[in-house]
Parts: sequence; C-alpha cells; structure tokens
Amino acid sequence: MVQEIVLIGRSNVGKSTLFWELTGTKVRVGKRPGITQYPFKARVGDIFYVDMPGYGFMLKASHADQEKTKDLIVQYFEEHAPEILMAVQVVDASSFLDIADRWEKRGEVPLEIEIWEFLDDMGFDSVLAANKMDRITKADKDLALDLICERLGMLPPWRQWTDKIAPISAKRGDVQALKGIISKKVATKNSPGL
Ligand SMILES: Nc1nc2c(ncn2[C@@H]2O[C@H](COP(=O)(O)OP(=O)(O)OP(=O)(O)O)[C@@H](O)[C@H]2O)c(=O)[nH]1
Ligand SMILES: [Mg+2]
Repeated sequence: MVQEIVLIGRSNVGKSTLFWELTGTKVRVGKRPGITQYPFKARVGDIFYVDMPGYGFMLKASHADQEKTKDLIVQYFEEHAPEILMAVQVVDASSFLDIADRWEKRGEVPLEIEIWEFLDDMGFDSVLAANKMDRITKADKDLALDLICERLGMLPPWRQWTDKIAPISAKRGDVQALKGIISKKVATKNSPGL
C-alpha cells in the first residue's frame, strides 16, 4: 500500500512551498491565502505527499467557512486513516503566537491547537513544521519555539522534542530538520522490528 504524508495548516503558512521542497513538484503558491483549493498529491518513492488546502483564511473568512475547512480536514483524515503514515502540521512560526493569543482572548481554542489535539486523539503520528523561521531573529528563535511547544502541550525546552517539532524555512530551502524526521519514520515503517 502506498502511504501518505499529509501537509496541513492555516492558509498562507507555506504548505505548498514546503510541498515543492519535499517532492520537487511545483504547485501554485501565493501571497494571498486560499491558493490551494483541493488536496494535491505527488509520489516520491513509495510515499504520496499530500498538499491540503489551508484552513482559516486569515482576514475575511467567516466562522462558518473556517468550520467547513476544518471539517474537510477531519473528514480527510478519517477516510484515509489506514494509509496515512504521518501528518505534518505547518505553522508560520513568526505569527503563530500572536494569532493564538488573539483567539484565546476571544475565549476560543486556536484552530491550530484544536487540529494538533485531534491528530493526537486519532493516534496519528504528527510533526509540527515551524516554518518561516527566517523571519525570526536569531536571538529569539529558541524562545519562539519554546512558546510554540508550550501552547501545543509539550513541555519546553523545544530541543527535547526534535522528533516532534522541526524549525524550517521552506522558501530558503532549509527543510533538513523535517526531512530528518520523515526519513526516520519511513525507515521504521520499512523495518518495524528495529
Ligand atoms: N519568509 C518566508 N516566506 C515563506 C516561507 N515559506 C513560504 N513563504 C511564503 O508564504 C506565502 C504563502 O506560501 P504558500 O506555500 O502558498 O502557502 P500555503 O500554506 O500553501 O497557502 P494556501 O494554499 O493558501 O493554504 C508565499 O508568499 C511564500 O513565498 C518561508 O519559509 N519564509
Ligand atoms: Mg497551498
């Protein structure tokens, strides 16, 4: 069976840019959110990578629209559960905390956190790709990653979680941390006894 690695995340966080880095398949990327409309797949070896549409168009999406995309993602994971090897949840590390704060001030659970918990509850192996690290100054990187970990229920420091969180910059082609986690996962799949 061909297994899937699925990229999910809010609109505009860089999923399609990362998809291109991982698969060599160019898909439309854009400055406006909502560029990717349907799940898009590309095969590399015996793995299908899946680029999903983003949830929560940042500025003008209604609550109902956000719920609709969330439902689409949840449904995709439920229907494809047997072939999903791993979920890669992509966030824009440079804006994640501001957005999460805003939601929490409104008394809502940020979508990112809801989806992260959903994946965990469903028993999927998931990794957080903290993208756009190039936008964070060097001195602030560790702190930003620690805070992201904390929000997702992983006790900081983030360096304890290098199998769960991968700081990357898809646009700069700096995705080694994520590729490392993926190769490890694929290797254990191929030799489950190890
Ligand atoms: N600074 C910076 N910009 C990035 C990075 N990765 C992607 N971008 C930019 O972010 C914007 C959105 O990228 P996409 O790859 O289209 O994002 P997406 O998550 O696929 O968006 P949707 O399809 O709308 O869900 C583009 O302008 C990219 O060039 C990164 O690592 N650093
Ligand atoms: Mg896209």
